[in-house]
Amino acid sequence: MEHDAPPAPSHHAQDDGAVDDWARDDAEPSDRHAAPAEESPEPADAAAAPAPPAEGVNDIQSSLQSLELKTNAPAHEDVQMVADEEEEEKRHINLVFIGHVDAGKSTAGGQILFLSGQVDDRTIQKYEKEAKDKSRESWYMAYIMDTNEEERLKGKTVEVGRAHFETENTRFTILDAPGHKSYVPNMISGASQADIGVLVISARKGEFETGYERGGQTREHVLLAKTLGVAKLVVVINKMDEPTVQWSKERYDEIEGKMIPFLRSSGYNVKKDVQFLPISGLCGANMKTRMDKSICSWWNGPCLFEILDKIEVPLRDPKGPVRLPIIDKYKDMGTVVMGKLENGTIREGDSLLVMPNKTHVKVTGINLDEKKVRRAGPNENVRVKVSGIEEEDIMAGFVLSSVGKCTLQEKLG
Ligand SMILES: Nc1nc2c(ncn2[C@@H]2O[C@H](COP(=O)(O)OP(=O)(O)OP(=O)(O)O)[C@@H](O)[C@H]2O)c(=O)[nH]1
Ligand SMILES: [Mg+2]
Repeated sequence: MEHDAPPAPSHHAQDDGAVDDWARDDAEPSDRHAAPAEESPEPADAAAAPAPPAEGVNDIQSSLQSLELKTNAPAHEDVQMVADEEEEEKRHINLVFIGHVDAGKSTAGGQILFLSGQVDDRTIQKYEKEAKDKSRESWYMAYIMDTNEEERLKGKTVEVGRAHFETENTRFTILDAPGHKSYVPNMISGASQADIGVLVISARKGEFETGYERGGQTREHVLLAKTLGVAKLVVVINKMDEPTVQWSKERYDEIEGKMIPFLRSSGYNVKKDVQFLPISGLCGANMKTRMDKSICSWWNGPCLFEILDKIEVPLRDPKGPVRLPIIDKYKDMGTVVMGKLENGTIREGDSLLVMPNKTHVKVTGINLDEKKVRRAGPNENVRVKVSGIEEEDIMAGFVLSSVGKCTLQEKLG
């Protein structure tokens, strides 16, 4: 595989070139959900899989209620104190990579990190060797996102991988969801934190068809994403380099033609909220730079980075009331709650309310990933340390919110 000029090694990279500690936030041990019994993409143990998509959004919504949402627990503390700058820097967007098993989500995510200069050539060479030793030659790019041994051995993402990159105007957090149907609960936890979905579809002969069939994760993930509030989708038709595809416009049009009515029936406004483009995640084509015409002459549209940089996200009000739906909590010299800040700004020292139990709490610390900050604004994935409540008195689904102004009657008691 060829890459453009090799990017500078990341300041995070260790001397031996290993990136495990930085490219993806550390995951919890993978005992959360049973691993598939075997390597087959369709394991016999399908009992854990939710209802097939044909049963519709309502069924998925009700099955969601029975699923516990979890996220990766924090691994690092107090690495950096960031200055409290009131003027807004780059906007931040959470991107979730979704799609059928083996569509190329982790490969595309890994390639994005490579192209944005966060993984050095030496690390790639190391992964190439490791993948070869595991007889998984073509998986080396996915190894950037798939960091645990089980994932690398089986070539399947289990935990939602997290990584960060930036374009000109935007800071992105990538949430690399697993495609395998045994891990749908993990996919849900990733999608519930994101505003934008990158739906990865394999154009390879037979692969699009399997993913799109009833019971395939392409359909299921789209329905879940819509239900979970993923407002927009970038649909990447991937593996265009593959020998059965060879950048065929016919194949691209066929897939786009089949996906449009389905996306529409799933509730997406295709004109406003969906953008399609062809890519090769493995070769890095049409990702950071526009398509090389000698590879594909018919695509005149933008590349992936351009689309992502310009994508509009639903407006959130940094000055509005605080709304932080809690997706997880833990004890760490106090009570820490985690979630995506949907609205408002949280500052150290703020007095807030945990709903619905109406407990008054005080913010004693705020973390954005491993960075300690003094305030966090809308769309950030935050961990907020609060005093005034015990961890056992909080459940996933509770909301951290501003204290509303009380009425005169309430004031008078
Ligand atoms: N030819 C070609 N192969 C690709 C491309 N992208 C991914 N692949 C291959 O597809 C296989 C699966 O890739 P992954 O990135 O692990 O797929 P995934 O969607 O993350 O899979 P899960 O996490 O298990 O759902 C690997 O062998 C990749 O090398 C591509 O653009 N071109
Ligand atoms: Mg993967």
